[in-house]
Amino acid sequence: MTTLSRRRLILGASTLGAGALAGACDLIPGGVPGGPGRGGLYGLSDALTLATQRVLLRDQPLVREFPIEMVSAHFPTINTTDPDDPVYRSSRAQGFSDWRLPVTGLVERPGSFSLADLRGMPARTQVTLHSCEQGWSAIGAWTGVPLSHVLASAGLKPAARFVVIRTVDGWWDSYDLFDALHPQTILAYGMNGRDLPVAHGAPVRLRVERQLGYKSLKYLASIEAVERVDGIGQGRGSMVGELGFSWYAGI
Ligand SMILES: Nc1nc2c(c(=O)[nH]1)N[C@H]1C(S)=C(S)[C@@H](COP(=O)(O)O)O[C@H]1N2
Ligand SMILES: [Mo]
Repeated sequence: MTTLSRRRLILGASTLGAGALAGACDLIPGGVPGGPGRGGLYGLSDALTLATQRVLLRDQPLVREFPIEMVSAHFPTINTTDPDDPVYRSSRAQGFSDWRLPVTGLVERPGSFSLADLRGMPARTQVTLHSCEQGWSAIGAWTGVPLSHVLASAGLKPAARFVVIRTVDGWWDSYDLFDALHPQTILAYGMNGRDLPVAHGAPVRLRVERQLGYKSLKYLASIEAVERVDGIGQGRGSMVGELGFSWYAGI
């Protein structure tokens, strides 16, 4: 590569960077149009992190997947490990045979899926690294149906921009379509070749591999497609967002 073309490349890259940052500034304070509101410096850094990640990840959209031999012998469990919700307990006692996952909101065909329905859909297994904000990481093999497939079955309406997911233990979070439709975003019912254990979120948990562990919700209760999340709860886009964590937890 000649010096000239290299300089051009660098110039080109910095122009792209500046464009992305200017784009991010346009999004402040919302970060993402219709997305969670977060003012001040934290809002700025959220928006910059999101915009930078989107630029950096554009050519490498998949997270690393490991050989199965690298699965961690011990995968910690954290926070809720045994929900005390009575409906959950009774469903668990029946092997989750009566469990259903409603998919509602901005979809053409609102309805609900049983565990058998999800197991009957195209499956994917991925061996990935889970990183928890509390300072530990572990590799697990997750099997499930891509969320994109479930959303396509329900038929996302054109106005849908985010997916809100709620759980039996009161957690909730939201995801833009970039992450909701990502090929490695799955509704996992299997872990390390067996049914997903209760401590890890049975019967079905989310795996959002490009964000920190807290975005991978356990004990899924419902899925809702929406146009905006800034009007839900305190407008922070997630339960943990209301506790001060970033809505976008890209790693
Ligand atoms: N419903 C629900 N989802 C959750 C949590 C939780 O307590 N409840 N904890 C989160 C956090 S902080 C992490 S690191 C992972 C932990 O998953 P594990 O218990 O399978 O390791 O689940 C995430 N999803
Ligand atoms: Mo975590």
